[in-house]
Amino acid sequence: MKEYKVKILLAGTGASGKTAYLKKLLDNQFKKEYEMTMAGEIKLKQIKYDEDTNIQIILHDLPGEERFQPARLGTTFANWRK
Ligand SMILES: Nc1nc2c(ncn2[C@@H]2O[C@H](COP(=O)(O)OP(=O)(O)O)[C@@H](O)[C@H]2O)c(=O)[nH]1
Ligand SMILES: [Mg+2]
Repeated sequence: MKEYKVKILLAGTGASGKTAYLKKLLDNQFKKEYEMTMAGEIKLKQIKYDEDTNIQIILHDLPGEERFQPARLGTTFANWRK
């Protein structure tokens, strides 16, 4: 069994659609209301590519607001190589 791990970092200005993209990808849902991402979130998606290949996608959803940047830098980049 082959296991691949892919990390994707969603970065961009506030309200540019990062969290909406993630929700569509993971839950196939679209929410109209805007909820600001405050601290950054990590989500996982497992894909069974074929009989003997699994792909794990690790998605980092970052807050776009500049005033939350210390939090996002701390939580994301400190764990980036793990
Ligand atoms: N019409 C439309 N609205 C979108 C799209 N992507 C995001 N939005 C809306 O734009 C707002 C901000 O989206 P969000 O994903 O929370 O932005 P983030 O701050 O980058 O995470 C929300 O109200 C979403 O519903 C899109 O592709 N089309
Ligand atoms: Mg967001």
